[in-house]
Amino acid sequence: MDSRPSLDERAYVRGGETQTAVKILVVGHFAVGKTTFIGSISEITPLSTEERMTRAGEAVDDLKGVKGKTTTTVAMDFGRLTLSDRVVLYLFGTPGQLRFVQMWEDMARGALGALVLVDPDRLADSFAVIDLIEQYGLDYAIAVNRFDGTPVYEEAALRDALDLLDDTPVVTCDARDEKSSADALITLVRHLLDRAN
Ligand SMILES: Nc1nc2c(ncn2[C@@H]2O[C@H](COP(=O)(O)OP(=O)(O)O)[C@@H](O)[C@H]2O)c(=O)[nH]1
Ligand SMILES: [Mg+2]
Repeated sequence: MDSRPSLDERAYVRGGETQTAVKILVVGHFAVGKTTFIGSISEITPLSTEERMTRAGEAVDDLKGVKGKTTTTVAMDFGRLTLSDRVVLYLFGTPGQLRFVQMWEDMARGALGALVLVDPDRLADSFAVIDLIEQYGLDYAIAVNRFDGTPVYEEAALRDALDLLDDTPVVTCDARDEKSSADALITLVRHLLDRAN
């Protein structure tokens, strides 16, 4: 399946200059840092549909090993980042909980690629998300979100565990840090441009 539009198809004119709007998904399992990532980087106030978690969600959202997390994203996060005069990224944070799987159909439409946030302490939780991304034929890069106290990981072991292709970029980021998050997105966009050429 390859329904990715070319860059030209989504070009639009604003302020007399041609800008290309690129839709990017920021995906990952529950509590991996998607809302934090988009919040740290977006130049517009991110639209977030964060809700306090209720007891009803306790059985569904696995809080094991997730400290201090009292809200969860019920639909999505949305943010914008201007990379250059010509390229503007529109970021869609997509919930990783499998109960949102129907939403992926809409989210994936028109997306050029995805940044997959990964917690190196909970690698297995990323399998389902990576499967979905591959199912929708989206190119992606892996951003390992560094949580305090997270063990240092070997890139080769991580690639092996996640069964990544050799050319899939792996970067480390701190989702709370604007520059670090921007660097991860730039790595993804470079990869997407390479794949497009
Ligand atoms: N120490 C640390 N905490 C983080 C980092 N990224 C996110 N968090 C925290 O981890 C929790 C889950 O992050 P959140 O962005 O809500 O995850 P989401 O469910 O993927 O949207 C929150 O309490 C964040 O403050 C990080 O890079 N380092
Ligand atoms: Mg969230």
